[in-house]
Amino acid sequence: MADLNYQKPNGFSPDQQGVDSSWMLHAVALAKKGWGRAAPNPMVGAVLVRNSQWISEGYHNGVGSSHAEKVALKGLEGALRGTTAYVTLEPCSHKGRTGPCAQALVDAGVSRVVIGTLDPNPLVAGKGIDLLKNAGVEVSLGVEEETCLDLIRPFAWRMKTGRPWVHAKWAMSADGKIASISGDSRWISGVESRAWVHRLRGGMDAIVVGSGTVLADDPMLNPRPWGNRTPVRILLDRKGRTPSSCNLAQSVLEGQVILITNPKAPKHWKQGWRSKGVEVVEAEDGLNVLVEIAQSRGWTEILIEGGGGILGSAFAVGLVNEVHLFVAPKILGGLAAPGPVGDPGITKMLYARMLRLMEGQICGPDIRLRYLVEP
Ligand code: AOF
Ligand code: ZN
Repeated sequence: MADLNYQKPNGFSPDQQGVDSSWMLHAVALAKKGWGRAAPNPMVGAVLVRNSQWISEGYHNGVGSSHAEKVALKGLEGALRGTTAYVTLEPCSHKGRTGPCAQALVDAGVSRVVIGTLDPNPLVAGKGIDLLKNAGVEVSLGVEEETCLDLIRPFAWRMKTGRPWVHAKWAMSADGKIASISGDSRWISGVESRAWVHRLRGGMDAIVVGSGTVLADDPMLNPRPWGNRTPVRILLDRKGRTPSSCNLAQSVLEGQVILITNPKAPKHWKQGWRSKGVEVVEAEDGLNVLVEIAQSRGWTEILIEGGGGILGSAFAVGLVNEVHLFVAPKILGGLAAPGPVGDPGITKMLYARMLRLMEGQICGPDIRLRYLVEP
């Protein structure tokens, strides 16, 4: 099994680590071009470098298309002695759909492979590194590891748990309100923040909201402009409150809509939704069936956009992995004005769900914060 520490290359110079880091960060930028396309595979980037010169590069663009290394190697096979390959993810060792990348790097004559992080896929998980080392290729593992891990978090989570990675998103005023006391919520955040959310939507397998959000905002929930992926739009409505005249039910031709409801909800109401072409799923536990649907359809990433009821339940059952928060420079006031998360049953500070801040960015007049939810 490969060890996780950064291994200094032969002839290590103090500058080498910095050089490795900068090429790796370039590979990370390449990997991100696969955002919304690579899943359910991970985003991966690769760069080939010889004598400090860029030779070629590649990234993974989705299931069935070449892996990043293969894209970079194309046409250069056999001509790469003395070349270093920078790869954000351990090159694969399994046959898969496209043949092992680790072997392709060896066959191409690459001398050194610098790797961001191990592949959590049990088919690979260290075997790619072993293959390279056994063939006499020098391997350095763990360069810009946190950044490379961040690229594959949803994939790694699905590999480890079999469950989808769940994002939650909300926008609130500086005093923590998602609407005024009269329920007005358009708009809290500015255009830049809303554009950012649309890009996020364009990489999701599904977008989920509760009935309160549809009744208040009547959203379409599609990415505008369209992204690399068309998310399935899901409404959770236990009691049958949302009319089938809403925008979601009226727009099935633009993308699939699923209604998850309780078996006890009125029959004629469910029929109204079915008649619009919406898939209606009946279950006692809506969030649980949401996860089952994601698993059976091979989804990796889901975005819950609210409202407070669903987010409260999702935090209560530990479903949320990542939070995208937009804070607008506004005070709405009103002790009865709603906040973003309903009651997850936390009675003491000791039991607060802990978040880890990953990014903070000024986004037009707002601040965008990205957190991981601590397990
Ligand atoms: C790499 N480079 O660019 C990617 C890798 O079904 P396949 O054959 O496409 O294999 C998918 C698996 O390969 C995926 O689960 C992950 O373990 C690895 N992804 N590996 O060497 C790449 N995308
Ligand atoms: Zn591969």
